[in-house]
Amino acid sequence: MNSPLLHFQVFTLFPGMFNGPVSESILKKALEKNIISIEVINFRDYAESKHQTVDDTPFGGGQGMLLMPGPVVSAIENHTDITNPNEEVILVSPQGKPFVQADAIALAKKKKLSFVCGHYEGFDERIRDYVTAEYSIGDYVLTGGELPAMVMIDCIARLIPGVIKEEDSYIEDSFYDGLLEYPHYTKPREYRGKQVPEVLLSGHHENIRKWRLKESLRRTFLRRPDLLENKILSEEERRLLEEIRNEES
Ligand code: 4G3
Repeated sequence: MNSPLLHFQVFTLFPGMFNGPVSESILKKALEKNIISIEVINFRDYAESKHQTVDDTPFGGGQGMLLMPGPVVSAIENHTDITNPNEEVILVSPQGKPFVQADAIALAKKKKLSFVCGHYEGFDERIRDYVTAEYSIGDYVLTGGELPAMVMIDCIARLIPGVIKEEDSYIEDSFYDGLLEYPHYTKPREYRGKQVPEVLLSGHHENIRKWRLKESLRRTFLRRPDLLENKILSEEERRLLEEIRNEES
């Protein structure tokens, strides 16, 4: 049998949280096809005390509990090799670098990705030497790092060859080329008085391409102008954007 192209590891106090997402739909199929594999590791199994304690109150006082460094570092050290360039050990926290599509594309080239999920107020600072990166999925706080880890795993897994059908390939996705997607239509041609744009029914491939590019640019201009600031536009894109500016003003 073929070995997985990418092995995911998740370190967590709540291993059960991963049962749902990995047993449904596309991730499930990718696991069954052995394209990817996922291993969930419980910090509790690396607790040092008789009472299996893994968390405690912060020195200096303050709210909540912190994961103790011992169980976290033992779990990580037992399952990772941070000197291996084909591995990445990712701390999941709101203080991390914002995770974007370009990160997913880079991480999808690795052999083994580990996600370290904290709960409560997070981790003891002394675990930092045992991870290679720190990511946040957005500027909001959740009860734990498990949902962000699942988001990142899903985002990376669908980039692995064979996980999604070639024709639904990510090449054309929003964010692939830094633009939002153009509007899509399927049957019927008319729905509650709303018509499918004529050009899409024309069979004129060049006109369809141009319309889609323009509507992608329009969406991005109206909803996410920040994405256009850093994007290098082609001559055609600059012309279309100028038309859009006139039409929208
Ligand atoms: C570490 C990540 C973990 C420190 C984790 C809180 C949101 C995200 C946690 C901490 C998280 C995110 C657990 N919430 N935006 N909660 O990716 O303060």
